[in-house]
Amino acid sequence: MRLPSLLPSLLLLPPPLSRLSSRPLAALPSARGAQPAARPARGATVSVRQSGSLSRRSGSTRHGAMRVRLVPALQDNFMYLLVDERTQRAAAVDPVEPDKIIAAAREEGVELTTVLTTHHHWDHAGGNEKLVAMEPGLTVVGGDQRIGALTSHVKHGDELQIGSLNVRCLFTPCHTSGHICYFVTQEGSTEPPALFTGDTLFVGGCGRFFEGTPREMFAALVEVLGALPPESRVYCGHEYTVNNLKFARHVEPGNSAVLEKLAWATERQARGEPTVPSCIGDEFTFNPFMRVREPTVQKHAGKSDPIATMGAIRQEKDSFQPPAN
Ligand SMILES: N[C@@H](CCC(=O)N[C@@H](CS)C(=O)NCC(=O)O)C(=O)O
Ligand SMILES: [Zn+2]
Repeated sequence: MRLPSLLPSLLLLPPPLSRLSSRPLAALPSARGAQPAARPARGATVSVRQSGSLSRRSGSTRHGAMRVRLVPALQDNFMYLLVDERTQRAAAVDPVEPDKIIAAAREEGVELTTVLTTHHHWDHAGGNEKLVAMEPGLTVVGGDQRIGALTSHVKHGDELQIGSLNVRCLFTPCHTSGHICYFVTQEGSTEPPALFTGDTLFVGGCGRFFEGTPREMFAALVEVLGALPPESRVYCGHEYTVNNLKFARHVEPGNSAVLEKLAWATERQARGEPTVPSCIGDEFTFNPFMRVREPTVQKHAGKSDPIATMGAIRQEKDSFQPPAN
């Protein structure tokens, strides 16, 4: 999605995260010297099925009683069906193509109760009105008045239920000023949580700063999302992984986690398979925007602090032309 908006952000940083974060930053695998672990997210059961074109398959990942079905949309967007297997209730994340989401819900035999919208851009929120017309009574959640059919305007830390699943709303302004990520857990489960990151965090990259600042993206990626359990599975809004990792390689040519993840993602892409989910702990090993505290990334940017580094590498990525290989 290309947008010309260069609006300056007037937003404040998210509130303190005492209610959200369970572990101190130092405990994360981002700590300097952490060993890279570029692999598909550990422990996930992934099944793949083809939907539409060869290059855009859908897949399903199980986390205990939680199941995430990926439904490809448009050119490179991901919609998701988040299913609570205990109650067979489900939420649709960014259902830009309502027909496909309804077909997926029917196939799964689940009752769609909720729409979780990450941000107002048409390729994420543009299906809301049609979906609500097709399935009246849906709760439409989001953090921005510009989101179509919105019924529940949420803010940082708000919680809601999809059956027995708990969804916590995380305010991550920058790509847009009302962007929300959704963090999903199951009571009493040891399975990894799921995190829907829209256009804030991609596998190996982040969204453009259309309505925000480098400080806000640092807060979003490192302080908010980066404080979640490292095993949290990352379900993002677009399949940009290969190009993102080519940029990551340009920033850190000596980072073996980047090279391994790029080789893996290139193979997945060639087979038409998605590169989600990733996980938060792995992102700290290969995503340059999560690694702005690392000396290697700061040196590449010619900066000595993380926020200036964030601004510099985002600006460089805005015009980066990924090489063919
Ligand atoms: N650079 C994008 C072009 C489309 C684009 O600008 N997408 C927006 C999301 S709607 C974005 O934030 N992309 C992240 C990026 O360019 O790094 C791509 O990799 O295909
Ligand atoms: Zn967007």
